[in-house]
Amino acid sequence: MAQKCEMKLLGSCGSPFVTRVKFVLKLKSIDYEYIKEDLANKSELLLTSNPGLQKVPVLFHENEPISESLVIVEYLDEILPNVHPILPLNPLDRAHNRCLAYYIDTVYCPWLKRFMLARDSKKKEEAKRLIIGGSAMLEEAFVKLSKGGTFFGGDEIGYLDVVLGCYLGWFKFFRIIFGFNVIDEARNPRLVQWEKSMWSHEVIRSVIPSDEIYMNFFKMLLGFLPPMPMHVRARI
Ligand SMILES: N[C@@H](CCC(=O)N[C@@H](CS)C(=O)NCC(=O)O)C(=O)O
Repeated sequence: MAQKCEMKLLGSCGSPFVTRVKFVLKLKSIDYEYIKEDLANKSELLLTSNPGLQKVPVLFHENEPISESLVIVEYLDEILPNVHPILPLNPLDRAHNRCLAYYIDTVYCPWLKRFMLARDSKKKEEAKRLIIGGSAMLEEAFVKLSKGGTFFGGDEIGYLDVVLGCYLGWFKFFRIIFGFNVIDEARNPRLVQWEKSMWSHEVIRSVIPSDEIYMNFFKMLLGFLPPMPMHVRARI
């Protein structure tokens, strides 16, 4: 049954950080109103609710704004700890989860962006090499943190599942557009299983934006950049 909370989410299509928050709202069965933000023409609501960073997502709980996706995820977990708990209970496990989430957002994710926007093949190969190394490290972390379970959170979707899972649509997009497996059967067999389990989870599948949304987002990025190589253009 949906939880009765006064929640609004300010977001934009294709943003992994917004997707992450949507995962948790849905896993916890929280009703909310979605407000679409135009990042090319930022609204008064965004500028006043998140004046320092001016980024989505912003969650409003009883009209109080909260920004930064990881902060929002933890906040939701704190106010509704008994409905689909997200963070592990053990403090050491929590610390490991938070540390890896920090790595994913500040190191690994920027490599994905670097790969996507790299124009010459040398820069692309360099970004690819970094991503492959990062995915190998995430595979090791998965083996350790999942404790034999299907997800990073064990038998249930947990913190790192929503943190990394919000990039699943982008991983798929990379396969289609660039022919590049960010996580790969030969190199990352456990993460490939994890990816399949995530896609077959009803909540996760229902929240990940469509291929079309990723394509439009990518085209918007391209609009600001010099032309892409022909073999990539042909797939767009
Ligand atoms: N660390 C932030 C990142 C949020 C973020 O980068 N949001 C992007 C959309 S994907 C944004 O609002 N960008 C607008 C801008 O940079 O001006 C979080 O986790 O919430």
